[in-house]
Amino acid sequence: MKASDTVRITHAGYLLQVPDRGVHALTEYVTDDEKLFIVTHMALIEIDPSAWCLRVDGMVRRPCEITLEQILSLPQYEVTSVHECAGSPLTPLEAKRRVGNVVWAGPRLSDVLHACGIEQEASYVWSEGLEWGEFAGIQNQPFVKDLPIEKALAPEVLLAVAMNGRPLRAERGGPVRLVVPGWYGTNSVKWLGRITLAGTRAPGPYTTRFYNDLTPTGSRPVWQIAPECVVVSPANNDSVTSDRQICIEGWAWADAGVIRVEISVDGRQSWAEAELDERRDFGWQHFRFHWTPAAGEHQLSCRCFDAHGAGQPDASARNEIHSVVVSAS
Ligand SMILES: Nc1nc2c(c(=O)[nH]1)N[C@H]1C(S)=C(S)[C@@H](COP(=O)(O)O)O[C@H]1N2
Ligand SMILES: [Mo]
Repeated sequence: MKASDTVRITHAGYLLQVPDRGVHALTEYVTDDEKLFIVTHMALIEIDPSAWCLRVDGMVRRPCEITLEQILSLPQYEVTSVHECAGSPLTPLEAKRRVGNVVWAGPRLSDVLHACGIEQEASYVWSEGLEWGEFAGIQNQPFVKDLPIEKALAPEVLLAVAMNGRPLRAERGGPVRLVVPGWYGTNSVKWLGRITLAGTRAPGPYTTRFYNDLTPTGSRPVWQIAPECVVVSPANNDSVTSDRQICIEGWAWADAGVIRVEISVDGRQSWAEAELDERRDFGWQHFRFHWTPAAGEHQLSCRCFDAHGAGQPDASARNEIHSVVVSAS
C-alpha cells in the first residue's frame, strides 16, 4: 500500500482526549465512543478503505496482502474488553486513569496468521501503524509494537473493524486496528498496515526506548494490565447527606480478572470487602459498597486483587490506589 496515495493526516503531533469528568463520567458498563479517551503519539490519519490492505510478512510461508473485503469475509467475533492507556511513556509512574470498556468486533488475528503459514522459529508478532510524524523528538519512526506469539494466537486478539456495534472511526484506528484484550492500550495498534512475524522483539522506539517498566532485576514490557479499580460514584469533592446510606461504586479490572475489591472510608486505615460482579470476556467488573457517612469530610478509597493475588501499590504507579474526598452534612 502506498501510504501517500491513501493516507491523509488530519492532526499532526501528539493528541490526548479524555472526558471532562474523568473516571466519574464512566457510569455505564459499555463506554460510549464520546466518553472513551483518544490517544495518538504522532498523528491522527484517515485512510481510504478501498485502497487499504494489510501486509503479512516475515516468518510466514506465504507472505500476502489482505484487502478489507477479505478481512470482512472472515468469521467475525465479538470481545468485550477494558481499554486502558498505560499513561505517558515519558512519565510511566504517574496514574492517569484513562480507561473505558468497549465491545470490539472483527476476525481473529490467529485465523489470518494460520492462513499465512507460521514458521516454527516465529516467536513474536510485530504490528505497525500507517501514520508517521514526530514524537518526543524522534522523527519518522513508525508506530510498531510487538506481542509474544502465544498472545498473538489467543482467541481474544482481534483485527477489529468495529467498536460498540459501529465501524471503527478514523480516530479509533479504522478501517482495521489490532485489539489485544487484557493488555494495555498501547499494544492495540491503530491504522494497522503491516504484521511481521519475527524471532525477536521489535527494534523501534515504542518497544525499546518507551513502554518498558523498570523492575528490581531489569525491565518488563508494558503488556498485561495490572490490577486497578476506580470509584466512579460519589465523585471527588461531592457533598452528601450525613446519616443517610449511599452506595460507593465503580469498576475493577486486571488482565487476570479481579477476585476481590476492598473499600476504605477512613483514609486507608481499614478496609472492608465490596460486592463484586463476575467478569465477562475481558471486561471490567462492577463493585458496590453501602455506607452511611457521619457528618464531616471523608476520604474513600478502593483497592483490588487479581486472580494471582496481586494487589495495587499505594502510590507512584500507574495502577496506584484511587481515592475521592466527600463531605457529609
Ligand atoms: N498506530 C498507532 N496505534 C496506537 C497508538 C499510536 O500512537 N499509533 N497509540 C496507542 C496507545 S498508547 C493507546 S492508549 C491506544 C489508544 O486507543 P484509542 O485512541 O482508541 O483510545 O492506541 C494505541 N495504538
Ligand atoms: Mo496509551
